Amino acid sequence: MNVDLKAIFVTGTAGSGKSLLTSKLLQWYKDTGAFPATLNLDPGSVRLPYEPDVDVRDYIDINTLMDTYGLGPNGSLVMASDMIATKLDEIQSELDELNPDYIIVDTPGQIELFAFRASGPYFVSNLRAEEKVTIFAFDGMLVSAPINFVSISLLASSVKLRLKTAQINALTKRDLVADNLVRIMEWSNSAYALDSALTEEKDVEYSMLSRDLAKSLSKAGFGQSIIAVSSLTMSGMINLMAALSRTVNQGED
Ligand SMILES: Nc1nc2c(ncn2[C@@H]2O[C@H](COP(=O)(O)OP(=O)(O)OP(=O)(O)O)[C@@H](O)[C@H]2O)c(=O)[nH]1
Ligand SMILES: [Mg+2]
Repeated sequence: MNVDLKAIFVTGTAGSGKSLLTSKLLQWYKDTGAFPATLNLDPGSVRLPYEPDVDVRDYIDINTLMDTYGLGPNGSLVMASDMIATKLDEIQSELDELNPDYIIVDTPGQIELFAFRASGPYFVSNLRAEEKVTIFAFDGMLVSAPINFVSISLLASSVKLRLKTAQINALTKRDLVADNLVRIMEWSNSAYALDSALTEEKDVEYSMLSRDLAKSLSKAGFGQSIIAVSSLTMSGMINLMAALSRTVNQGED
């Protein structure tokens, strides 16, 4: 094994742009002369915007699970997710053979199946790598209102609690939220700005709950400095790469 292997787990809600971001991280590292590889950990993925170097679908087949156990699409996805940890040895051997500098891990669309069941955290903690970091993708399209921003921040912090790695929060699809970007970045950079936006929520119960939650997250140092990126225009990508570099290389490249 490459003793300097850095593992980057790309997580986020369904459709938040994990797979496209994985393909762009791969290209970025290739362009800088490093040797990155991709690992697709989503047994349910049908089409990917990159050719995975290692693919969990080689070991777990959703259709076979459905036929063998008489499961529906959801039941088979749950079973497939629970099986990911059992394939760690095989996946590790493939990685050892490839011996990359970076392994970029594209995680399942259903974040709850990966982060909140036993298999995902087991995989993350037992994969052999020198440094590990999780990117959590805040779907730009889902955080247009301050309450939504708080609810996705909660999800991001739950993922951090479960995977227990360093975490970088990225706002994806920034090209689609152009009009709202300044506001979203304010909520992320200033607890005060977020709190005043939440006071404008008409329903008092939701306003109070979301303000309390936002305060707790802020007190715990969570949710600051979200990095806005677009995998389409590549805008902001240099900031994300710099944050990754600071986290996994202590800034050495
Ligand atoms: N405009 C725009 N679209 C994006 C961006 N990133 C992803 N998308 C689109 O969003 C959709 C979902 O992207 P994926 O990369 O498949 O997202 P995912 O999180 O891997 O999705 P699942 O694995 O199905 O949960 C695709 O149609 C992408 O082309 C972006 O930065 N800008
Ligand atoms: Mg995907």
